Amino acid sequence: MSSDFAFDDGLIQAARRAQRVVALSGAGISAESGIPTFRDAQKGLWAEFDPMELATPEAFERNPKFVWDWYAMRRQEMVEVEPNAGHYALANWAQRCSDFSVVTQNVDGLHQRAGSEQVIELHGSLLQVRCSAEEHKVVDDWLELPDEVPRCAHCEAYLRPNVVWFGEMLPMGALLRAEEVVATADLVLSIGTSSLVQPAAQLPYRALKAGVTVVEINPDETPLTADATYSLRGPAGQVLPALLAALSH
Ligand code: BJW
Repeated sequence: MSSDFAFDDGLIQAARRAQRVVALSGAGISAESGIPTFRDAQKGLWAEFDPMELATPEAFERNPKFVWDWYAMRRQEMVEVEPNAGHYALANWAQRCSDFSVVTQNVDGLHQRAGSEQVIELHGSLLQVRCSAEEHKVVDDWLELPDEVPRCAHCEAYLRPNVVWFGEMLPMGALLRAEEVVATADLVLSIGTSSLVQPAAQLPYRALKAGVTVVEINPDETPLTADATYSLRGPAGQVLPALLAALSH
């Protein structure tokens, strides 16, 4: 396969040797599937609303129906799209190592749909909802109502998407596992994230501190760029398949 990308020899050697690989992913990896990144302007009806302001418990308290509908629209959008070449490249990369984990900030389930098996979801899943009063009561089935937010059958509190909003704690088990896999990896890829949202943004630094090679893949520079061992400029759906192909030559 010919490639528009020229990869550093040191990177290729390190990636060929790597047996414990972790891919840290953000919204950018799903951009080529047609899901807008978080900091992109939202489309249509929602264009005037800032997603950073809707992804908060305060927004849900102020106007639960509005926030519920925004997530319902995004849930619909997600089931209509497909994983892209970047998601598939990561699922295929796993075949060449003894241990491959995806640690994702995304809530869209596209890594799992592409075939990745070990996926740690740091910010929850948009495909699930839960009771807003009982954190661990995840509900598989709910009835959409035209004028109201559906309620928990057990306690009558509103249901809400099972995602992590600003100011909320991440699922502790997921965060601890993520910290462990990055610190014991021999290669960490940071893909399609603005590297701004904590605590996910700390994970590459934990890897660097442990002496792990960190490769950033993003069309734009981020706060991680200057510190990453290698920084590759380009869309994940092109860079990842090209990098994986280069490992096999
Ligand atoms: C491409 C591409 C292509 C485009 N290929 N790339 C320490 C210091 C300061 C603040 C804090 C701190 N610790 C905690 C905070 C507060 C806060 C925080 O980080 N704020 C920052 C904004 C400063 N963090 C939290 O509140 C977290 N909770 C927490 O820490 O609890 C403990 C605590 C609580 C209170 C106080 C202190 C401690 C929770 C964070 C939850 C984030 N939730 C969201 C919503 C999820 C549900 C939903 O989807 O609606 O998660 S917000 C949003 O941002 C979403 C994303 O997962 C997350 C990250 O965004 P991401 O993935 O980086 O996307 P973008 O859009 O920002 O960037 C896309 C990138 O892709 C860009 O770089 C493009 O260039 C690139 N790209 N096309 C590759 N084709």
